[in-house]
Amino acid sequence: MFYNKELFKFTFKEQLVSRLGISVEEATAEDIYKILGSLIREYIGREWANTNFSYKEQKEKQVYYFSMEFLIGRLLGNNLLNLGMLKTVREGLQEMGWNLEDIEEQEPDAGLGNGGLGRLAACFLDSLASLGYAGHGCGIRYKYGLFEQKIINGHQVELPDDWLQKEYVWEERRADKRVEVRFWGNVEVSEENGRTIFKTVNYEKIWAVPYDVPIIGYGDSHVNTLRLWSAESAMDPSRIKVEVQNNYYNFLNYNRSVESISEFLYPDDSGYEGKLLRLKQQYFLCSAGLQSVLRTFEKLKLPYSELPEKVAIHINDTHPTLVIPELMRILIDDKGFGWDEAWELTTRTVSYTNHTLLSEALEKWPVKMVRDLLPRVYMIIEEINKRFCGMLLKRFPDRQDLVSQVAIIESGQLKMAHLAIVGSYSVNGVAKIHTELLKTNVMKPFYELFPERFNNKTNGITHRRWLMHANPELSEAICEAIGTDWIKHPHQLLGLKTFKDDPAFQDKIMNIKRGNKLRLAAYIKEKQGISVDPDSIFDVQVKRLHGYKRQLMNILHVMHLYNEIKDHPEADRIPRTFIFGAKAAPGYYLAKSIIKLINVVANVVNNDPQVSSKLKVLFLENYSVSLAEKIIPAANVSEQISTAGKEASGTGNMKFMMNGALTIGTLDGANVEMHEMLGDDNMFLFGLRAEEVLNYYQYGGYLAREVYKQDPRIKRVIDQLVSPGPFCCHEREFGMIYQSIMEHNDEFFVLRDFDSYTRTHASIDQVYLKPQEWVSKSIENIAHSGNFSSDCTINRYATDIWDIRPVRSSLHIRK
Ligand code: 26Q
Repeated sequence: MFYNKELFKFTFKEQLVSRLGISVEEATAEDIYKILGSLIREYIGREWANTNFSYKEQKEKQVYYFSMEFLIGRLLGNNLLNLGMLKTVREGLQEMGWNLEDIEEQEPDAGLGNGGLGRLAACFLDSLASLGYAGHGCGIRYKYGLFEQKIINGHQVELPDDWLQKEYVWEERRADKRVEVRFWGNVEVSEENGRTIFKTVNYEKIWAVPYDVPIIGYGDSHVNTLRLWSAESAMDPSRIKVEVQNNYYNFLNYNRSVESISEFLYPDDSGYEGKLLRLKQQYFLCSAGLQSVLRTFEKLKLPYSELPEKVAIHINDTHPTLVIPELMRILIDDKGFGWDEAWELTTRTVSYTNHTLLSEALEKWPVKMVRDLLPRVYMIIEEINKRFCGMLLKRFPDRQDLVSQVAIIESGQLKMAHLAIVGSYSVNGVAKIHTELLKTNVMKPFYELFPERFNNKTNGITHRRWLMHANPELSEAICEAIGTDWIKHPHQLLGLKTFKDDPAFQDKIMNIKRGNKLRLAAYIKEKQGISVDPDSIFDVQVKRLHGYKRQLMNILHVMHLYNEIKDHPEADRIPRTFIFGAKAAPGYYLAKSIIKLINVVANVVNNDPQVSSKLKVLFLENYSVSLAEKIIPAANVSEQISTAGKEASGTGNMKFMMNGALTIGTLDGANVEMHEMLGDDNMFLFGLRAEEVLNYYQYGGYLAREVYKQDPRIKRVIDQLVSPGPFCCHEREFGMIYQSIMEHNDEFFVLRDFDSYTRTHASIDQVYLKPQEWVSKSIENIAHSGNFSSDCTINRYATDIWDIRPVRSSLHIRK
């Protein structure tokens, strides 16, 4: 159908008439998107069924990636790319008077994630399908994704992200595959034939209904499944009648409270306190997901003792840790296993990725909440804890200190990371430095107990979305230079190194970057009415707003540049455009105040005629996957400036590198590995190292006030936060930011790294003055970025953790 343009156009027009009763001339962009989406859905339907059939026939081991977040963004362009139909469809639409990019804009961003962790899950699904692995996603179909951000008067305002308002073309509701999830109740214990039986009574039951989204691999490969669960009321029809007659409003409230389980995605909040609804969401995912996994396994007609050979369950951070006690519960209560066998099967099935070193971000739940909501699951957690602590005391009889340090339940709290480590066979960090710090600091006692479980899997990003789709011109230029093998084998991008000093190739790369900058400039002009100079350095920091990511240091540096320009208006400068994009958690007031500061500085800088031709500042509203795809290809400089030891990996850093931006960064997360590949010449490093930061935390010795006193440039910008001047009208305006530095001693070492940061920025200017040198470094970055393709990452997970191999494609079987 889509194999040639004429056929495509014919089918397309026919569908417009038969489904919507309109001609191409009458159709709106939304009509075109819907018809195109449903055509693709229909087309891949058979491949989807074939993939599932061949998995079952061949009894392939299946991997299930359990995650509370899948930040997939838009699918239309990527699906066309992976199906090899991009050119046919683009040209066909063109001939019918439509531009594919405009049609893509019709699709809502599926924003079912906060940031890195959710986007990683989406990149992994793309790689799993493209490499032909039997790997699926299991998540929640939130009615509202991460909030939509509006900037009003410089402040962040949150609006609900009503992404399902219009029909979502990619999902398939599978009511026939719904499962029951149970909350609350009491556990009755009895003896039957010498066995203790646990029965939960008086529970509340609800339905989990799956919505399946096809995950289409690149080329002749597979269609895997992302299964997203939605909560629905499970009241019996007879009871509904009674309830409605008794009290209609109570009935409505009941329905609403059930549906609230999959209503919205919780924002990642540093000051988060355990909320019942979030715990319900986590158990809802685990219980529904597991039932569906085990149902598929049972179709193989194998004994449960083979579960670990046929199923791998991976948990994305601790959020789905309840799969561990829930699997134990099913094996013991429903399948009749004894504790030891159930424990062996569970711990050979589940593996866990840790994504954070921040101790305040480690999940803890009040015991009472878990015990009330999930009484039987809690009994099992207690038993796991009892046996684990018992084993420890036997091994180390006089180490009560160790036991309370690593216990799963301690001081009335359930520690999810401890449960995840004890209950799984593999624990991985997401970058070398992160894994090392896990082993030597945060999880040290666990590493000493279970050294064989710990391993590193450095994150990656899909080059299909972040290079081929987001930057088609660059992709094309790469193909012209080194052929197309890199698409299947991204490390072959290394072949570009031979071209880094080739003037013709350099020219091409520079022109492509300029084109991308012009496109972004046009977007900015349209959205904000501000003109930016496409010849200025586009210096970009886009990521969640968080203290440790240090957007504050970036904007203080901008304030310092402003002061310099005002002091020396005559001095020559290379024009810079600083671009920010960031959402702050709604309750994170300091972060929100930093957003306001960026907007205030932008307003001053952009409207000062003495300054605005040399310096511009933009805050782009509502940073999201689709906005990232516009911004990243246009960047010259990538800001990866977290306090060393705080950013587990970062993945934005990799996206910028792949698009030829040069990084200014600390030796943190995956920056460390970028530096190993690129060397000092192709990256701008600055600031404290992780050991130095740790030393300060441990032994003290850092006084932000001293730095403030000694460096007049720093004193000036810090004072400008709270005293009348260009950026501030009253003392209170940025008082919270001022206090975080001056009263709370600058937890993230902003002032400590400021001088080093400023000097490094100055050296960026010097390199930018020599375009050949700059572009050669840029090519070097692109050449090494193949190492960060999530294809490489997924291959490592597949061999080292999941023990799976690519499956022969269903297409190949049929051929
Ligand atoms: C927890 C409890 C309640 C509500 C929300 C949360 C929550 C939600 C999301 C906690 C954390 C997150 C997300 C964390 C995250 O994105 N971490 C990032 O993961 C990336 C992928 O590994 C890394 O590259 C980043 O370094 C890391 O910050």
